[in-house]
Amino acid sequence: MFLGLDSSTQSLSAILIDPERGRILHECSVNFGNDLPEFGSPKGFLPDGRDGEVHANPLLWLAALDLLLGRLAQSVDLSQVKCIAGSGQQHGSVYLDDSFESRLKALDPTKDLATQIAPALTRATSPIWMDTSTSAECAEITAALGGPDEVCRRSGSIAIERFTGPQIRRFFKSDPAAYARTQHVHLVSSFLASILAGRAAPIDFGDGAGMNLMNLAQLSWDPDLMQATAPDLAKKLPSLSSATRTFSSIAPYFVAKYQFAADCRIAPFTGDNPASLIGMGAGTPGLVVISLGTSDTFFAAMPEAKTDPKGFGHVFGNPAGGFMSLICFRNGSLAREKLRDQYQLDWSDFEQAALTHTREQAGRNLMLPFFSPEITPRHDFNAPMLQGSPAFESGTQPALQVRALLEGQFLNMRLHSQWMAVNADRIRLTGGASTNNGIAQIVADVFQAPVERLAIPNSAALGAALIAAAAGGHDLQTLQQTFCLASSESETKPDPTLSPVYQNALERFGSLLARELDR
Ligand code: ADP
Ligand code: XUL
Repeated sequence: MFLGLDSSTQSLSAILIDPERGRILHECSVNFGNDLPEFGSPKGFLPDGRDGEVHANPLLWLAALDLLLGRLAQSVDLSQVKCIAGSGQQHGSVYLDDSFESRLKALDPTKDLATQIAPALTRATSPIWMDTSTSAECAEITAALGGPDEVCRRSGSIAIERFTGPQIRRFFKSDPAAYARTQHVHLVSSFLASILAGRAAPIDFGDGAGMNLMNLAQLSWDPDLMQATAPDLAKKLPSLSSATRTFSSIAPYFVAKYQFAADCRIAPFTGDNPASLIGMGAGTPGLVVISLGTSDTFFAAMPEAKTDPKGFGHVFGNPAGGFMSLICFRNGSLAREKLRDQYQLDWSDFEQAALTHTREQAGRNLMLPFFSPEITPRHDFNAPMLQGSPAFESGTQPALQVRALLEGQFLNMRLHSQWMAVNADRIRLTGGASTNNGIAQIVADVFQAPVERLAIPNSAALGAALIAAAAGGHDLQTLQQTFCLASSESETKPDPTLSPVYQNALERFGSLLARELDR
């Protein structure tokens, strides 16, 4: 058996596979808000951030790991697991002192992980991908490198607020003493892999590219980017590695506590999006994936590294080799939830609003669907903007709002993905909101492409399980062909008569957005 873990914004999930029989053996998940309410993070992050800061408690991720493995050990014989791989929400960082490695080596199975690791933290909370607080640091890094194009040429992205480098710089500037005490800066992914291995884990090329610190061409830390970010960073960053090469056996803590075999291997963890690329069977170019989790993302494997001239898109390492491109939208599920709660709706109302009156209402009313600061396009929105019929603008018909919100989200996605020049003639949809048939229909209509879904909506955990099997000697391409099949019944076809309607809506949406950004 091979185990894949995914530590995302709101939950930690596990998928166990048997690659020889092509079977998924077990799935389970811990929801941070519901299962661990004592951390005061109903959506996985701390709700009281200021000045654009969004942080999470890294001990929550450790408590979730103990809880999840305890549940798994009750249903599965974990001694059969040959290798574990995983993924984490991207960009988030964990800061630890020089006691981290000795604490890892001395983990006592009669105690929990969070209590034993807590004293090693030099920063109590971890900035995560939703954080927009580092504009000044992005400007400083950009200036030191001689402009945004140079940062992008080296790292695959211009300096980006949520990326780890600017976040490290903000920490160094705000608390230089704690930064000086920091011996290890980990990503969420490499932090969790370190815990499982009982020693410092490397960062993989997929997640490493989301830091504004890795040189894409050389797949190594870039000395000039490190110097522009914070002093002595080279000593604090882990090494870099491919995700499909194991680096350690599992720590004795997990053998004693959850009955893993002592020779169970650990592979470096990657980011949730690179793992999802594999879990969707899109590791080789040809398929576009839209992931609707807490964030909405649009990504695809790339034949060659190509960067976004406007600076919204990113290039990350592809765990199958080569690169992937990705665009991230911050107003994803949480924006849909805001509207749902504002009108006291449920998800079936969303389905209905999207599936009925399609022809009459399609593309008529426009919503800039941003309830809070957005990443693509980067702007401090604080409420959606409406343009359309009086009933729509006055908000008296919730179904019109829902339709316009969903259309607005995917028009914005279509507008900002044009630079990738990928052929979106088939789209695969994943993430929590992908089970909604109404949302799938709007995606198909706005992009004018058939939409497929796989049986497993958690593609990041599945991707991690496939990476674990690849690290254990199985062929990644064959694994994707076996596990990532879209059933033909799951296909949602676009309505071709709506093609000109959405072409027109795209142009009007683009003008409305440009006007708003200019104000
Ligand atoms: P993450 O991986 O970022 O933690 P998930 O992929 O698990 O997130 O997605 C969680 C989100 O899915 C929830 O915030 C919720 O808004 C959304 N969701 C779940 N079910 C539905 C549904 N039927 N329709 C629309 N959205 C849904
Ligand atoms: C990608 C991004 C998010 C996080 C959380 O750049 O910021 O998608 O990975 O899922």
